[in-house]
Amino acid sequence: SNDLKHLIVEFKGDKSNIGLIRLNRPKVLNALCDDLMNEVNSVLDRFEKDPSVNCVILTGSDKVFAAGADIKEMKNLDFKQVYKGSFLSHWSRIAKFKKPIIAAVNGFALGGGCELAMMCDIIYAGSKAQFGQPEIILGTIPGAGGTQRLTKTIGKYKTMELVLSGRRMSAQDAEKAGLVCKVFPPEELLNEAIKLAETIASLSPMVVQMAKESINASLELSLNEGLHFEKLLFHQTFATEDRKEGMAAFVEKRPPKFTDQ
Ligand code: CO8
Repeated sequence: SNDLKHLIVEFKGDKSNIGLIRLNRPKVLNALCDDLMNEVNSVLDRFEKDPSVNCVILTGSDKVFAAGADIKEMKNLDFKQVYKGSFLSHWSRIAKFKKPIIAAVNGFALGGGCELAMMCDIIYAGSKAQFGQPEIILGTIPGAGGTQRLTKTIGKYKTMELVLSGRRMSAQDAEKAGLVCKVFPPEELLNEAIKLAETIASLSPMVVQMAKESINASLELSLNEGLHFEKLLFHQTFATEDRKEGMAAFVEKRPPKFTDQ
């Protein structure tokens, strides 16, 4: 990965099957410039095709996950440029990633940084993490899910407070609100994320993807449509070798060996 300017990519876990993406623009608190997001997308493309990667972690530094879109890059753009160029439309790549992806957030996750974390499947946070959508202070509004994913996650009223005031929310409050799954001491965060990733990575990659797809569908579908979609996928697990293996292993009291990709 020598071609990456703004990211550090590593493989973690006992089986090296966890892909770790570390946002790395320390001088600007990991501000998410266009190049950085292009790099994230190209690494995700690679990870999606790589059968040795079963789970991904997205993280920043100890001080900051990401302080948002790069304000210096946006400052001089006008409406025509952002509209015709579909400004930042490629950000949503991460939300379409098929494999499980965990955000490990230490420090600030602001604006696009908070939105990026919300495009992941699970958010673990360090106890000093802070979440916020401060776009309003810059005279704009969230543009990558801050008024949508956040509302669906923590509800209208907490979202209104954050988005209309630009105030930040602590890791502890974010956990109470249901945005953050668990809070850890900052120095333990990455290891805890790796442990969770290893558990997920030890299961059937194909069935894990089906579970992820079904949960995500619940955000788009009515309850009846969602239950129908879930049932179809549940039935489809019976077409996999891994479903046979998982149940056989349980009955035979041995660990399963999953092989479907
Ligand atoms: N963009 C560019 N540079 C930044 C950013 C940023 N978002 N955040 C920090 N920096 C730079 C600072 O300019 C500074 O650079 P320099 O040393 O050259 O002056 C350096 O990082 C260090 O920052 P501070 O001195 O401000 O550090 P502090 O520790 O004092 O403060 C904060 C940290 C509170 C995080 C502060 O930097 C801050 O408020 N940053 C801006 C946060 C923000 O407003 N984020 C929202 C950006 S807008 C956005 O994300 C819209 C997303 C739309 C996505 C649409 C997709 C389709």
